[in-house]
Amino acid sequence: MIVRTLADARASDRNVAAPGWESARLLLKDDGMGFSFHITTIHAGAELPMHYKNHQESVYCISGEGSIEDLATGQVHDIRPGTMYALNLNDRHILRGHTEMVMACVFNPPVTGREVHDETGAYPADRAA
Ligand code: 9YT
Repeated sequence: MIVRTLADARASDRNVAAPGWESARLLLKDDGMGFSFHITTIHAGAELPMHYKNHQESVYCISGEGSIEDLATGQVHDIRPGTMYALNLNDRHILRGHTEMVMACVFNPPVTGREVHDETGAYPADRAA
């Protein structure tokens, strides 16, 4: 059994920060679950173009308000506590934080913990997977 706290993850190298967001990775690839599980904070005013070409991701909003724009259709969906979105088509999108947002995120395949977004907004494929 694995038991961890968000506070401990935030104080460890499981916490990763980049412009507009930071994320505590509670579960990573080496935990062997087949997915990774993150609590991500999106900063107020952040505008984050992303395209997870190599991962599927689902995101549940715990707190805060924002929006997600589907760049394939131009459709903008409000995000508020209780909203979930799933990038089942590896959807290219822009996430906007109108306030600070706290989100629970699951990635399949799991991230390893070392990823940063590349110039296309993707994380690289895990070659060892
Ligand atoms: C909400 C969102 O896009 N989360 C992405 C995960 C986060 N950037 C991370 O932990 O890498």
